[in-house]
Amino acid sequence: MSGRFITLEGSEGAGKSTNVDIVCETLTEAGIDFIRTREPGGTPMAETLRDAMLHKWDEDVDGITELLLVFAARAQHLSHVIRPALAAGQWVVCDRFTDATFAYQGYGRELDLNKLAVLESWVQGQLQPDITLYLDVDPDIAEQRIAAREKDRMEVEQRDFFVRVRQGYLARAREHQRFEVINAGNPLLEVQAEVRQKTVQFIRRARSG
Ligand code: T5A
Repeated sequence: MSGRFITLEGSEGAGKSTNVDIVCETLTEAGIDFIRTREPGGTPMAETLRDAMLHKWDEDVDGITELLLVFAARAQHLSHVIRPALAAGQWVVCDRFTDATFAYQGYGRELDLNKLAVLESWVQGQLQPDITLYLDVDPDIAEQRIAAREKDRMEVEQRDFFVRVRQGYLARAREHQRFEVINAGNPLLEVQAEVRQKTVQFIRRARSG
């Protein structure tokens, strides 16, 4: 069986970290050889670009700078981690990928979606995730969940920004059949059960096809 590319997406407080664990547990139980990685990041250099992107600078960060940082990190991540793993037949579980760029930089920062699409095709060619588990949650619920933690430069954005980010994800979900939208406003155990079920179904489809 060839490698498969699984991504998880969602706004801050949607429960991504918690649910990436469930996807990985399910793959392990199924005996699948996989790697777990994240964006921005996934290589030493890309992690440094992540730090630069999330740092709270004393100067305004231009939206285009932010966009190019995430695509620079992605180019490095693709060539050093994601493409080699898939070529070796491993599955890749990635915490965020280009849908996050459309949601945060496209819808959140209101950058030109056509320019994002040009960068997407330049950096990743035809490569797309095989399945994207999108954890959808109301921004007010999400805000309550992360209220106590120290916030990075993105997390201190205002409610309007996260409303647009959610609209961006939902627009992507309508446009791409690979999306599975999960109601992450439900209790954690229910969300985890759905993530497990969607992962099991995907493994079955991969094994039969
Ligand atoms: N970014 C990223 C861009 O702008 N463009 C891009 O192209 C890319 C790739 C990355 C940042 O970079 C931006 C987006 C981000 O701002 P990150 O680390 O991926 O940062 O993002 P975070 O959202 O901060 O990541 P986390 O992994 O911390 O995610 P969550 O979703 O906040 O998850 P988690 O699991 O820590 O949950 C938060 C809290 O909620 C609880 C959990 O127990 C935890 O306490 N919780 C629930 N409580 C009740 N019911 C549930 N269903 C719950 N689910 C979780």
